[in-house]
Amino acid sequence: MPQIKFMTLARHIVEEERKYPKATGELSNLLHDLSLAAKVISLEVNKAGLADILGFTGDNNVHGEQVKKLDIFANDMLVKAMDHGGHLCVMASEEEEDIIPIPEQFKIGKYVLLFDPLDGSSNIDANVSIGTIFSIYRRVTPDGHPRTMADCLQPGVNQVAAGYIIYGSSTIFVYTAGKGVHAFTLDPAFGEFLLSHTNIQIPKKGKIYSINEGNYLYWHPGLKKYIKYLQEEDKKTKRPYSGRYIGSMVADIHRNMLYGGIFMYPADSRHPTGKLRLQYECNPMAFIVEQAGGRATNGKIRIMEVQPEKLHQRVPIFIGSEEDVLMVEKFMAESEEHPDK
Ligand code: AFP
Repeated sequence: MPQIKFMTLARHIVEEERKYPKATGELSNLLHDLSLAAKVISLEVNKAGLADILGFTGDNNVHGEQVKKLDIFANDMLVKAMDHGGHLCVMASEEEEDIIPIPEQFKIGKYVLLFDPLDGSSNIDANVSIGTIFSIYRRVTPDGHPRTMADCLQPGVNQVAAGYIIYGSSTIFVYTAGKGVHAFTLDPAFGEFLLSHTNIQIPKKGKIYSINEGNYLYWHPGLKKYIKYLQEEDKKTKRPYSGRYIGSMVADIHRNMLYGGIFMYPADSRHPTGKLRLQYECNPMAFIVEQAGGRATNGKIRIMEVQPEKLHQRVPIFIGSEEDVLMVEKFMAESEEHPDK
């Protein structure tokens, strides 16, 4: 009988922490609290088809988009699970306009938590995979001060940990603390996240491209050429690629992490800064993909080097297998130099 080795997320976090003799355990506690919130959100997401929870609340989020009840539930759950641990000095959520202070009665810690509670939520009614994305920074303001915007406006290179939880055919918690990317699948019977993918490495080159082609008309000429290039036949470079677009960033990137490929949400003539948010979606995903050996840029520079200027900043993103991202950058740079090409 094959020997089965169980490694829970909780144990993995502690074992990783032991590798750093100076670690205080605070980051481990944060990750642990996040995993508890993820379990509760997962349960609620799985019930979505049954309960009255489906449908709009009638409210709009800070971006003017219609919010569904599950977004609110996931947001409230994360805030409640994370505000009293004594490890955070401030939080910010894609669903809330302003930064989220730690209530006065709780200890102020040294970490900052940014999150998108339920990304892809416009897909909930269709039972499509959705996800929670998070990003953890060390505060840059002096200890003891309750909250400041400056702590939330750090570039992605300052992240100490990041992760996502995908609620799909199973629930998977994927995280990096700067030493590789590990994934844990929730066993619904035990209620535990069990190690399922160690040190994920994204293939250097993939065969999948993910982009909303409905926006083709508005793209940069170099991007149009790149997509046409991917669709041409050439055995040597393994083209044509397959197009796969779920419209749920966590699901699209998770698939590409395992199979290889590129995910793009570019700027276009209608949306000059793209759609996705730098702090809640792009930075954490960029950290994870880079840790898996991939690449993430805005077409010119590393996503994690973009200096955020405001909380809900958007940024174009090209992310995935290194060679594929380099190729789209090349196409766009060449078209910029020769606009008539
Ligand atoms: P929602 O959270 O509103 O469903 O948006 C999802 C998302 O932020 C990201 O997960 C998708 O990749 C992207 O938007 C899809 O956007 P388009 O519908 O414009 O392709």
